[in-house]
Amino acid sequence: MYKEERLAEAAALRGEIRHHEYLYYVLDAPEITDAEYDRFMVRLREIEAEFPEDVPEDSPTQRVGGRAAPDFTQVTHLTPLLSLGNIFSFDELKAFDERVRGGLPKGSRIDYVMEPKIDGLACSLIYENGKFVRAATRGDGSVGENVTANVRTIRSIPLVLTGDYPELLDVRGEVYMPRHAFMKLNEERAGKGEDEFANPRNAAAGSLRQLDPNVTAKRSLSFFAYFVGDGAREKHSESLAMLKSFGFKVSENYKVVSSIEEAWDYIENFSAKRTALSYDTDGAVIKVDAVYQQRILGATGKDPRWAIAFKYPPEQAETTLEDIDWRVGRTGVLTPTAVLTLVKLSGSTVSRATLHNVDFIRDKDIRIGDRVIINKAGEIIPEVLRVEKGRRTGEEKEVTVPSLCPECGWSVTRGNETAIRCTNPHCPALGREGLIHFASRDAMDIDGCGPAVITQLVDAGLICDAADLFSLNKEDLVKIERMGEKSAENLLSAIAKSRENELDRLLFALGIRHVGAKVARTLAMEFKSIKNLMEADEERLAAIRNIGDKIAESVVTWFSVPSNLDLIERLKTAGVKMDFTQSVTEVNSFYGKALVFTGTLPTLGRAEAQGMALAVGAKVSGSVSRKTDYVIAGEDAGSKLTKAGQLGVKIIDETEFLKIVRGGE
Ligand code: 3BD
Repeated sequence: MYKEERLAEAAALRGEIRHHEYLYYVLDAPEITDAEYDRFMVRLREIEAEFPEDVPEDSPTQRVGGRAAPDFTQVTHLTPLLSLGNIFSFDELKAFDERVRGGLPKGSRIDYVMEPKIDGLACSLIYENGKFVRAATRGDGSVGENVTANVRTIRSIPLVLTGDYPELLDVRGEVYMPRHAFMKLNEERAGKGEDEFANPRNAAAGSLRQLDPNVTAKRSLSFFAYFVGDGAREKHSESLAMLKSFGFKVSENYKVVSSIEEAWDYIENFSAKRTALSYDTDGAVIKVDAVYQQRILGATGKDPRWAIAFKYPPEQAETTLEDIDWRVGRTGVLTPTAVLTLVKLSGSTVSRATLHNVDFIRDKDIRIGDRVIINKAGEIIPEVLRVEKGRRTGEEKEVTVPSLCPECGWSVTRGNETAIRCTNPHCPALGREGLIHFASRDAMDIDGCGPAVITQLVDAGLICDAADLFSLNKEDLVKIERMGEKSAENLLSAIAKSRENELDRLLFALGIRHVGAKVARTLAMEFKSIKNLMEADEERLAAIRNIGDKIAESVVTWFSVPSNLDLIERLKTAGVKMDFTQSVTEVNSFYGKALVFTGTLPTLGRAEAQGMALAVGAKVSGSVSRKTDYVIAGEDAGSKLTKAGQLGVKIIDETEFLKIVRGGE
């Protein structure tokens, strides 16, 4: 009897908690305080701890640590996820309307549903008998990755449906990270010396791909539903209402319109409204409302003829350039950054913008005091687009290139190249920036050892060069500001782990001029050990495919400097691996094939993707020709993609690339 009562109480608590989660996460209109909510959870957990065998999988306590760990295995979607064409102007919108009208009986009444285009990641969620059973990323539309365990942690996604749901439901929508969560996450990461995410979309992607759902759970992801894979109502707008009745979060900002002019009005109105939203949007989606009309119109390839995405141009803002800040980079080059009067741009406050180099400043005739237009296209640091020369007052000052290094005060040189360099071979900036590079993700990949931590370690006199990292100890580390015992332990184990890196990472990490990640990989695969590489002369090096005279000379020079040899010796003594033992599988379909990457891939960094390709014996090249076997295209791919199309070169996306590189084909 006691047990029955307790279980009944637990069931009631679950109902209560779900209701309040719905109010809080879906409607954004909580009715109780966080403390009250926590008390419900504590009581439920108590009962569940008493009767662990009676805890249902869909209990609100089971968001994290559900039964299955994330495995990212491939899942085939029940029905493929379509893609969406892009348009950028009113003319293109009119053309879309005309094509829709042309495909339907003359004089048909056509309503469109206008929706915000959320800048997140498309996912499919499967519910069986009202219970959440699986989530998968879009992937190539046919096959995605299983992200169930991580998606479970998203609290605006119901684990149990409400209302009159079907036996099987396939919901599509967008997983995204709200802007405030993104900013908070980046602040935390900067504090811990970790790489910051470039934008909320990347942060959401990274969070969905976490191996530990506990981490995902802390990332405040959310989800907007916008499509039903099967069992849609007669109208799309009705399907949206239906999704809402099942407990999903559906955009409040959608609207049914009955002409293309009204559609344009929506686009113009929403353009102003969207900056005030708490999440990023990059456009609006226009969909034919009547499903029977959608069926008549059908699709061309994967693009439905009944829907299209309108994309807004990247946001710009005007502000004043107050000053120029010169910083010394790893190679001793001075780079200018614009110091700006604070201005709002794409939902964040901007105070700096990149100016690249002296030539950039000269070409754009940028002066201190100028009104400048800046933009931000998916990057953290915005760029100065142009100067409003018409608004000059005559008070503006021409930019003077520093004649002394801002870091050490030595003179700077400017040869026949764009770059200005500090002449001090021992400039403190070199050591610090070199170390930042050494520990960075594409180099030795030491977690928790980003620019902030390195700077602190250098300033505290704990490290001078890369080899010093390996003799750090906990006592020293905890003296560093913001470094607790736990972070110190984590950092030490990350450093220890990096000893096992393959040679290509070490070679890239050393920061040899002209040796990028790709060249480092080629060298590592060719020579297998640092000893062999050090014995090679310029001729031998230049004979390697993709290695030119410039690289060959730079490598030989680097290994002739006594202090560099000393560094290698000390790294070796510290136990850092000095050879390449990864096996290159000759059976992979990419083996011996010529690959070209273009555009931004959704999840992989460029260096990472190239490294994977090289590891299976592919050749990676920078330009498309008839000899190219595959072009791997990401977002904003440009002329290379056009050329590939013209030459008939096979074009694939990241998902396809991953499938092949992992030996799936
Ligand atoms: C949004 C397709 C259709 C169901 C096909 C009409 C291409 C990403 O807010 N509706 C939305 C949004 C995306 C959509 C559809 N409605 N497709 C939609 C969408 N409100 N972002 N997308 N997608 C989703 C995609 N994703 C990655 C790679 C290629 N295509």
